Amino acid sequence: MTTDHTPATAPIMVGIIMGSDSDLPVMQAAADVLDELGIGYEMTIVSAHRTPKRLYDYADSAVSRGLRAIIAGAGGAAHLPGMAAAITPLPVIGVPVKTSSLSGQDSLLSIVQMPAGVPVATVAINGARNAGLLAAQIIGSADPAVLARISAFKQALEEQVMHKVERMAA
Ligand code: RP5
Repeated sequence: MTTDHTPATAPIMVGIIMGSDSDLPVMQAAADVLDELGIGYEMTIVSAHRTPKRLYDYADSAVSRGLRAIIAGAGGAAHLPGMAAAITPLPVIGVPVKTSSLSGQDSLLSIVQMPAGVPVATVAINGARNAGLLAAQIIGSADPAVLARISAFKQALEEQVMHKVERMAA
């Protein structure tokens, strides 16, 4: 599974990788929010354990291929985000995928507990939507057009809540 999403004016800036196609139902949320914000991304399977050479090549070539951030999701012994962060100088956002045996606590602890010098920005268990937003904000910090779309997104969030406040008070 490899998916490229390049809206006419949006170069691919975010790489979304996951350890298995079984992670896709969770990781799709990162892609969805990048679509909403008009940010180009690619999405594919890269397994730290089953395809280690592919992981090295993917992370090692990420900068030269124009990526600005990597979102990596994995479950269980979730070494994909940390290993990607060890290889690339780009920011890596880790998504702990919920597991059936330990409810994703295993994934979370595998991803979040990185050694000093090799950070992974870890979101909540199954928090792929926030991972997509964080990648957009990283890109937006150097791209005023993207930043404006994120501001509009946050404004819409506030309006949704205020609408509920007004309905509850009525
Ligand atoms: C991890 O093992 C994957 O990220 C996935 O969450 C988990 C199970 O993979 P499958 O056995 O479903 O392929 O590497």
